[in-house]
Amino acid sequence: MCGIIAYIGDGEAGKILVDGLKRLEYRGYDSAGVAIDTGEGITIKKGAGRVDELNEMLGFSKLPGKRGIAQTRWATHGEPNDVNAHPHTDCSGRIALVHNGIIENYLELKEGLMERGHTFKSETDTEVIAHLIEEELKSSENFEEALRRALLKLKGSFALAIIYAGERDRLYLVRNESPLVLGIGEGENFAASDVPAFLEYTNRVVFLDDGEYAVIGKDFYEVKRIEDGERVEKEIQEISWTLDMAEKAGYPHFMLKEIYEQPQAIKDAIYGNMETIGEIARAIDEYEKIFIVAMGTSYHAGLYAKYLFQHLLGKVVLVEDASEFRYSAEKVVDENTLVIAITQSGETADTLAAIKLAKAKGAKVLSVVNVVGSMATRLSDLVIYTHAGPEIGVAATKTYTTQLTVMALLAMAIAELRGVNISTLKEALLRVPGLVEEVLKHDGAIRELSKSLKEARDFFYIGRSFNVPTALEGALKLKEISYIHAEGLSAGELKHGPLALIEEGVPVVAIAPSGRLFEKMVSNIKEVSARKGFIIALGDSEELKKVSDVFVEMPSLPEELTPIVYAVPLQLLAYHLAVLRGNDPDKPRNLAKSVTVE
Ligand code: HGA
Repeated sequence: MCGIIAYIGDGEAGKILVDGLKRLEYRGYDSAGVAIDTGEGITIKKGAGRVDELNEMLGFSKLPGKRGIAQTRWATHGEPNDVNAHPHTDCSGRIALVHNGIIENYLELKEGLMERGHTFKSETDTEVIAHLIEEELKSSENFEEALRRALLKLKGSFALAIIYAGERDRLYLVRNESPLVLGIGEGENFAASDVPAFLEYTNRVVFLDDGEYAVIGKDFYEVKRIEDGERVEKEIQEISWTLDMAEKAGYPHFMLKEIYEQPQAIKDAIYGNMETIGEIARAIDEYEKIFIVAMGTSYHAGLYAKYLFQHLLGKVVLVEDASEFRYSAEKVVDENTLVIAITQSGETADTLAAIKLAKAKGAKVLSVVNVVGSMATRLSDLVIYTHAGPEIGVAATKTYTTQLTVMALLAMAIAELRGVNISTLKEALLRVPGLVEEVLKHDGAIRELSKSLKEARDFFYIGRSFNVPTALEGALKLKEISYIHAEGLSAGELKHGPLALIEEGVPVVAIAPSGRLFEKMVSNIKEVSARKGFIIALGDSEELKKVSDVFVEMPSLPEELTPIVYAVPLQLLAYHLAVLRGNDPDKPRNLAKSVTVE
């Protein structure tokens, strides 16, 4: 997704913006650009490609100036090329802006503006905003009024950073359904799509809400409502994440670093919620109609929660892609419904839309989110934070296992309220961080195993019950970063079709911990072996070892909690296969970390 960074102060804007752009790279992008006030008007440099290459070629960081805006673009309207890269300007070149989001009515606006004589350079929806402000400026008293009037005409999602040649002491920032946060420094101020972009300079932040804009100068900031221009009082929050936490800390990739951070992240997820989870459990226990909405990896965490809620609590839970729920749930959601929204970033466009629908229908919304202060948390009645810390690798790892952890914690807290004895599970959950530590010791063996599998064309992942989501997540990880086709499925489903694809040597990863369905898994494994499939089995029993080609020994723990620990070797397998195949696991092609557009 696009990443925005803006700066005003005494520092060298070019250098600060380029550093910020680099820290935003993890969001996924195809082009980048900067607009800097050089004292001789606004200079724009932009192009398709990576930030480092563009900086080298175009000299972003060498531009003199104390205020500027910059963006990494992930195209939605108009192909990724130099012209469509942001910033975009009006006809005069005095207004430049960068944008994250989609302007839904841009075609209509563009036609009107062209009739009034505006000439467009790009195919983007974004450029329309610059011309619209230019047009409004003709009949407004000042730039701010023109901006507000233009914003009122926009439909869609837009986080914007805007620089105007006519006002040299300020920048404008706007937030509506796309993320933007202010960084408050000493004699300098920042704005960005995400905190790590300016964390090197300040950890004091102001989160903008939808429908708000801000005016920032080197020594001031003001937040106002788009609707009426009224001032909004905002608290400064201090972020405890250090920059170090957001950097690789010696690992070759963020993804590997984040895989290794899981013991700590899971501990934080448990202890960071221990005190408050009972209260949340009480607030939602009465609900019998429960939807879990999420996308991608978060969806798999939702599926795990469904198995747990059904097994431990006898609650019926429906899990849906938020992108489907938002267009299909209108008639089934009411004030007796609980909607649990799971989103790492708290900014996933489809999940936010699902939350908004749920709220409009009077449902209670509980969000499970990693990013503090993100939009989902502000729209919801209740929030559980996963406390995973910043995740830079596009493929979710620690944010997944912490999602599983908090969902287990929640189900257990509800069970406890009902007087169910969960002491064994509770004790086991506290052991999980240590068990993950143990499993990480398989890293070397998994890397070796990957060497023999790197030419595979297809992979299958099978599991049952709590580990159907584990199978789905294992397959998703592999697809995302190694680009090998993979399918995750319930083991029982094999015979209903996918078994036809098993032939000699096709890798089948079987997630088979001891438990109620272990024997059933062994039967499924034998069905695969009979077709000469190559069985990689994860489990804790001798019997499993005998029926597998490769056995990954896992620690014993109650089957309800196995998904948290069993996810880890699957992440390592995907990681090593990606690296062996020459891919960058941190930046998979075509994908973005937080999907802030529909
Ligand atoms: N619509 C704009 C911005 C795209 C975006 O926000 N992507 O995440 C464009 O296509 O340039």
